Amino acid sequence: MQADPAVATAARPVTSRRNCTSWDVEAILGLYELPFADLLYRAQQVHRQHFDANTIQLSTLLSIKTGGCPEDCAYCPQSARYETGVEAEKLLPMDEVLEAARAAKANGATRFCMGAAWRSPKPHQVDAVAGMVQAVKAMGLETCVTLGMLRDGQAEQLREAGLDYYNHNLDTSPEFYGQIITTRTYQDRLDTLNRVRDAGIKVCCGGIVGLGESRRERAGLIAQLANLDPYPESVPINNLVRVEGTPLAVNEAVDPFEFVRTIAVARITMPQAMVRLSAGREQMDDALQALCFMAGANSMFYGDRLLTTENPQAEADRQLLRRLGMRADTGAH
Ligand code: SAM
Ligand code: DTB
Ligand code: SF4
Repeated sequence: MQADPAVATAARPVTSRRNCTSWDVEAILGLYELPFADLLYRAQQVHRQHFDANTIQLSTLLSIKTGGCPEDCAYCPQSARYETGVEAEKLLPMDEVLEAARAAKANGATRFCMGAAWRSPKPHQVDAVAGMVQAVKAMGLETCVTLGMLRDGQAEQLREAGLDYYNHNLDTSPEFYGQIITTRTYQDRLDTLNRVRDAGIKVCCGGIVGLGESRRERAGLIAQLANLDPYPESVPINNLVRVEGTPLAVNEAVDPFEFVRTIAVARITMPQAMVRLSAGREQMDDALQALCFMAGANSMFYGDRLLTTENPQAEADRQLLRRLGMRADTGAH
């Protein structure tokens, strides 16, 4: 068989280790630099080896504790340091959470993700969220929470409540990170991810494109994610939502093809992960979203809101999938 030139010219991973392959930043940059069509072809080959390329998993988000966050993440409308119009609220009561979860399930979501604007949850807050996890799980939904940094024993407590996934993003490369967040370190994030992994919870970890990072720094993020051992089961790739009042509101939008490339590179380096086309879809047209699916995205946030910003209407998403001959994962496997 003749060598595929796209494959031949792309740098290859360098070493092997437990269950996964180690990627260096140069190898990942090599993928980014492929001609667009060659990169997508390669991503599709990997995608189709592991997944039905026409099925999309749907996750619905709910902000269970909004705003007033002490952290300084420069992209985030929920940081108390920026005037974004997002008011600090208390933890939602259980009945409101369950109502939203019921609606998500009725709409066709298979995973319900609850987000809290905390630096790190206090013990009583973990108790309350554990109760929510248990009740949402009992409705037949997969559960995911994102609560900030976890301390000893908290991941285990959530696992016992039935938590399937914990979302904690690395956001960007270690080199660029300090320009975006100063109130917690990259190592703090890795420590939380280790606690989640050790507790037997599946890891949902990704990042954001459009923070002002270079392509090398984007590759640096993907290298960090792909080299987690094992790599995350779920990899959200967010396109920065530029919210007025945040320091990054003035950023230039990233070239849409660069965003698609990032999805493709995530797919190739993390072949069996669910790669989620995450924040930023409201600012994308249908053709761009279709390209993201062709690049190997097989999950998205579904429902009219993300945490504090808009997401496409659920009906528009159902129509988009229909027009593309794609279907939502029903979770029945
Ligand atoms: N406070 C917790 C934390 O930071 O881990 C959980 C919630 S936080 C809002 C979850 C993730 O949302 C962040 O790590 C970031 O990747 C993403 N995010 C926040 N604001 C965003 C924005 N404006 N555009 C894109 N993604 C954003
Ligand atoms: C993730 O990677 N993206 C989601 C989820 N994990 C928690 C959050 C996106 C937030 C976008 C801005 C907002 O709506 O506040
Ligand atoms: Fe707080 Fe999370 Fe927003 Fe950072 S991303 S300001 S930790 S809610």
